[in-house]
Amino acid sequence: MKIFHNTHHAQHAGRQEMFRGRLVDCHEVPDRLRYVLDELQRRPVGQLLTPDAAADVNAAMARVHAPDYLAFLARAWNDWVALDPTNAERDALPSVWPLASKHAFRTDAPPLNFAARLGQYAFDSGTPLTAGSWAAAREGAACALAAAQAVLAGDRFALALTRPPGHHAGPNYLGGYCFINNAAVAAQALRDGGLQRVAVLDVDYHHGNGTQTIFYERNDVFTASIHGDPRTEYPFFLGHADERGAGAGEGYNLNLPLPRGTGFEVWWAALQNAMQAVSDFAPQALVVPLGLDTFEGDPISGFKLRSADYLKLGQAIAQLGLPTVLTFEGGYAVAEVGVNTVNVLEGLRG
Ligand code: Q9C
Ligand code: ZN
Repeated sequence: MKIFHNTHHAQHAGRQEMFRGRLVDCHEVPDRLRYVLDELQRRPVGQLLTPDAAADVNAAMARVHAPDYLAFLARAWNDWVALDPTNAERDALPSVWPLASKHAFRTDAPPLNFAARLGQYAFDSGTPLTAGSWAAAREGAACALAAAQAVLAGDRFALALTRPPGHHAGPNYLGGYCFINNAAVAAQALRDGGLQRVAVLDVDYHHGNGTQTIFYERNDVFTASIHGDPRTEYPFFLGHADERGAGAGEGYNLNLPLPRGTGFEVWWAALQNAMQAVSDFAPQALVVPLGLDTFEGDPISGFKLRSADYLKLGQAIAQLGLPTVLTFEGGYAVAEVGVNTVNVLEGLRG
């Protein structure tokens, strides 16, 4: 399989994040990807490639993200440093105003102040903007686009091996360590490449809120997610079982929340349900946002999968018999994320 890896990923290196009410060292670190690349040296299950520089990644991103959001991201670091030259030495953490009431929060009069605008385009303060965030996120989208193009050209599997991750990023907001929704870029590129129906099967520990929202009113992209119950788990405000899509998209979103502490057997049963729903949709291709934070050793998550279980996950994905793009998402047990990722890839071979 082709593995498109992001050679710019380390330019996104956040220092601290807001986590459960306090500042802690970032969990989403460059070493995550290095461990996967190291394991791929030991077990070369794919062909390491970089995306074609000529591909139009800006157009691909604009198919799933709002133009003002992309324009904001492209110049956000410059604006941050312009605010105060000493900002060049520190990351920008979004200050957010998560007010749902319409008399508490105006959306028709966006502020000019940079810190306020970063808050406008963010839903949490756990996602630092750094000097290289945009370069890294944009190249990640190029990896997702290249993986989709490989599948369109006839490859059975392709992986976008990139960070920062993507599945929490929505049409016009960042959050959950994500800026550009790589899985959504891939799914839309598959649609634009002529496939009528595309399914997304999100196996990250956290609900894929960004992907769900991007496709919520559409019946051409079916979205399914297996994740920690949002009553206790991030992203908290989305991911419940009764979110089934809206308008033309009603019935085209499936959420399977599971309690913190869930082990492989119960998780596996949910995976079978999600796979049945994917098959019933009869898609022509599949996108798998691949989070490895379902691992028992993950420092911020609560499922109990073991390393060997990821081989079975890969085998299950292969059994769907669909051309498949995978995007690298969460997984914060850094020393094990390489083995667990490559176990999935090995499982894909049957
Ligand atoms: N203040 C992914 O796995 N942590 N993202 C809590 C809230 C956020 C996980 C921070 C966890 C995000 C791609
Ligand atoms: Zn996650």
